[in-house]
Amino acid sequence: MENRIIELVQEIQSANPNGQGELEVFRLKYISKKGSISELFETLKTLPKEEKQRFGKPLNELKQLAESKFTEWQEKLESSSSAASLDIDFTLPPVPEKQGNQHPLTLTRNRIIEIFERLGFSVADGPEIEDDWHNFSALNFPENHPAREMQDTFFVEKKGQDGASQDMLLRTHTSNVQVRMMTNQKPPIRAIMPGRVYRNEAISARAHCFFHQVEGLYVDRNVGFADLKQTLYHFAKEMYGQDTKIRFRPSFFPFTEPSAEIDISCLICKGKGCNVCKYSGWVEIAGSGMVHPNVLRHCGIDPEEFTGFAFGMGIERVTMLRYQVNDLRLYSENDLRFLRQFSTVV
Ligand code: 2U9
Repeated sequence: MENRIIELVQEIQSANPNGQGELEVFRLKYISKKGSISELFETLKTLPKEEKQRFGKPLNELKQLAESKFTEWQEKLESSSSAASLDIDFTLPPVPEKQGNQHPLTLTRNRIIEIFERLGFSVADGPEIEDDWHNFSALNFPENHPAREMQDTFFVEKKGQDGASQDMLLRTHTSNVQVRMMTNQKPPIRAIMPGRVYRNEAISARAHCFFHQVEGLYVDRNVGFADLKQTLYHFAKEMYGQDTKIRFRPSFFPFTEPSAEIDISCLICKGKGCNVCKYSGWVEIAGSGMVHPNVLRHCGIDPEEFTGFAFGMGIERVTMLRYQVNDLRLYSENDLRFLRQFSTVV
């Protein structure tokens, strides 16, 4: 009995329970009804009278030691957990969940749509996998035009149910939508066509194998170049600010005649010259022209009765100018550190 009491005193004095779980193990082992100390009290009952008198006092002291140690540790644990809880302010509102935001290209596309819708243009859509006629032939591309080469256009093979294959391609512009519109409905036609287009290009900061365009078409009686100029003049001022200057440079496209490229005064240097405008003071934003009579004819519209203007611009290019982002790859990599920067921009 004596040795067992000494052993337990040493054990209890050296015990150092860490946390509520270990403290409960301590209680069960020493203090509970089935613990070591209760066991010793049971044994004490069976001992002769003189031994009972000899071991009664040290056994009671052992019990007090275990209970006071238990109370001390329990108080320590309670005070440390309530101190930790003081760090939390339960009156604070919950941290809001992260909300998704629109892609910068979507923000720009929607702004372009808004501007043209207010001028009476509707929004049209069409297939991204197209046949040669809707993408090239109807648009007056000659048979030997370089855009029809494998290195400029992605070609795909379509197998019909009869096993016969047909050459298809990924559209290189959204002009296929205009062709489909003009073949399916009579003028007046006034619509814009936003969408993804594909070119067989190596990916770099300045080029990509897919990008987004908005093209526009207005076909009616007596539509002239002055209508084209005024429409794009209005667009540039709405999109880039009322102080923006605009100029038309003669150009060439197979599907328009005459054709013009459109520049705006550089937004960064206000026309003084900087590395964005390559020190010219002007930045190209779109191509345009009067729809070629051959194109109208291919789509079943009489060019003697109807005329039209068309234009096209890259959404990435408009977005780059709008937000001063100079690497095209950022728009398709889905890096949230880039995308989250546009959450507050409308
Ligand atoms: C039809 C008739 C005419 C659409 C046009 C452009 C000029 C043009 C480029 C701008 C930069 C493409 O995104 S880009 O690489 N587009 O310069 N597009 S006129 O003319 C059409 C379209 C359809 C039936």
